[in-house]
Amino acid sequence: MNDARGHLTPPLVPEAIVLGLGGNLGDRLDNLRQGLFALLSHPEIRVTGFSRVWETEYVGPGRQAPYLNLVATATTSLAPLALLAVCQGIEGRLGRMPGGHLLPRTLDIDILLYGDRRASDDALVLPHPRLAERGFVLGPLAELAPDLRLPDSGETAAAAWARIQGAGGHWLRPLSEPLFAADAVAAGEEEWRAALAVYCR
Ligand code: PH2
Ligand code: MG
Ligand code: MG
Repeated sequence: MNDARGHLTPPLVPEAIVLGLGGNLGDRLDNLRQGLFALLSHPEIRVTGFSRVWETEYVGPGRQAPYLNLVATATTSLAPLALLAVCQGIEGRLGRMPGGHLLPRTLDIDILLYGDRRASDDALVLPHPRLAERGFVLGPLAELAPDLRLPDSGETAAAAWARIQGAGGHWLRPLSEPLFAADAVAAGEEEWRAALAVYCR
């Protein structure tokens, strides 16, 4: 389903997706909780897993405060652009100003992969163009889905993470504080949502 309008058409069966969440403004951990809770609560998104939270050095021009990042896997019956609109809606509810791509933000939710679909226009580029270069994506992704093959290179997430770790780039480390009570982590969507609901309204 890689036709030119591939980002407009909904999948025939729910499609596997990978999302990257991150923020460096306000209560960063709580913003991740609220964002994940919103995804877990969406009727057309099924969250299948998520990484630990990593604290990561800002990557980009100038200087900014460190981010907290995590990566989530899910399936969805939403078309890519509809999913993007949902992600942007969640960002907006968490106080993110529209635009400001390189400004500090409360929460950014990026579609990293949408099955094997490709799209490139102003609204959405799939796969995410810098996926294979960013430690703040590859560290969490390698622990969540080490065998996942990255598009184009075919490299696994684990191999890509090992490759960039050796390259002496930006610092990052798993956060010691958990997203929520650790005993819910091995559970499923219902339990995750219930555990996160304690923090979210
Ligand atoms: N996102 C950016 C720019 N820089 N740096 C880190 N560490 N984490 C991010 O999520 C991030 C970034 C643009 O979205
Ligand atoms: Mg981003
Ligand atoms: Mg974004």
